[in-house]
Amino acid sequence: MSNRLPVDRVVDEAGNASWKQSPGGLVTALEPVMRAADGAWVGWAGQADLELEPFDNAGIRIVPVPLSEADLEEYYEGFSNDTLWPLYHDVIAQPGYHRVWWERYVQVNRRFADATARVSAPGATVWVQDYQLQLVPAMLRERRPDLLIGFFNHIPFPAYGIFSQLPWRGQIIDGLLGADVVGFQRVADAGNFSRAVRRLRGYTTKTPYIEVPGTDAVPARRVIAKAFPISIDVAGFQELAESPEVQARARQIRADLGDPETIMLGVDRLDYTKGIGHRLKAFGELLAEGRLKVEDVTLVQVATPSRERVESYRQLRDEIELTVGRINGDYGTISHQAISYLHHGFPREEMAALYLAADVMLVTALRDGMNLVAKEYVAARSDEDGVLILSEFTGASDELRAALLVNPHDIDGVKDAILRAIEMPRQERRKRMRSLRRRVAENDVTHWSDSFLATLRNTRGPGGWAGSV
Ligand code: ADQ
Repeated sequence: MSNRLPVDRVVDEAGNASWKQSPGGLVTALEPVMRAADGAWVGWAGQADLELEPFDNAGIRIVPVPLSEADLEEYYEGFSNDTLWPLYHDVIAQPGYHRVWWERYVQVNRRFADATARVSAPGATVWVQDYQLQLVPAMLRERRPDLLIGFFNHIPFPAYGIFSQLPWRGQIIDGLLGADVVGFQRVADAGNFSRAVRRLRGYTTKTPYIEVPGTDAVPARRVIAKAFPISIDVAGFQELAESPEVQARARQIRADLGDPETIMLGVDRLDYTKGIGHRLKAFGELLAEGRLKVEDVTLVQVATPSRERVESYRQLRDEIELTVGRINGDYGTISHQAISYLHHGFPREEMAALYLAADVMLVTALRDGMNLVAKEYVAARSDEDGVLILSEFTGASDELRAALLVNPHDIDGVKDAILRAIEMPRQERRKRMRSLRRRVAENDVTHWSDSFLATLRNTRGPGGWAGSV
């Protein structure tokens, strides 16, 4: 179950609607599991006020949950993206606390729980994805105590001092504790959650267990809260990057940019958590100080359109585009642009070609659950070249220790890392990239989903209902 279904509705010129599977890693990892288990995916189809009957797509039962325009405003753009998102990312932006948003969040979570309760076989395994649906585990358990319930949070879980701002903090904790396994990206996130449980509910915790006491009506339970760092389809991405078409396209990109000595790349959803402004500031200062020359270095910044109906995102776009315009105006020449800025989505092939063309990859997020872009860059580089500059505030930095780790708030530190990356000898680049590639190869997205589901299954002991997964 996820807020958004893994399929997009496409309507052709004649008005005929069909469905196209979205290319995300989550779908790739879960598709074989879902097929083998006769699985259903419950979620929203991506269009407001669309009432659809369940249907089959590529061997998976699709169960659409309708959302109205008001649901989208209050549950999705409001509570999910303007309350929980900034709060869980260490209040980089000010979260809005509005009771009507909260009430709508409860209502929509109930709708998801009802839809899932209806389609789940006796003893089925249900895996709930992400922060939009944190109340679902408890709602589902109440309706269907026979189910085995897992929850995975794709974004960080904040320290208690921050989480405690939330007026509905207790309800969120109770909602999540309805799951048998609550998964997080980092060990620190799981720790923050357990601490919040102790502080708010006083339950006993002993990593990774949380003891939830029983009542007259329901027995005591043991919940597991643990880190399961997500990854990508490593082999698939590597294969794509090794294809002759993608390799040729990478060479073409370099030529089109005027064959500069160094190409730096940033790829992010246009989100205030990604630290795009910090990165631009560092690059702009290096140009201003003459430590970098526009003839030698180009920064390609892909800023993927995101949440454009939320005001803080509109403002961010204006700020970033103003900064890009200033830097290009101040330092560009007729033949050399400092920053090549792209505000649109690309096919996976083009992303792979960009990674191959980039000498230096810049990931400077201020807070990020994992950051899959960092892992994709590494997976693409079978040539064992390229330097990854990685923020220590990403989940990926727990695994990718051989990157040049930076604190993105420390602009001088980021500038030094950029210069170090540009000047790094080939031997050191190869050594670091090899080490990064070993780590990424160890944990691909199938390993992630297998280990989560195995942990979930084991909570029932051998021969339990979940043996059918
Ligand atoms: P995101 O915040 O979206 O994910 P990230 O993990 O980097 O961040 O994933 C972005 C994905 O979108 C990557 O696969 C990337 O290739 C793709 N993408 C980005 N820009 C694109 C473009 N212009 N065209 C095509 N594809 C593009 C959230 C959390 C992360 C966590 C993931 C997964 O915020 O911390 O890693 O979920 O759990």
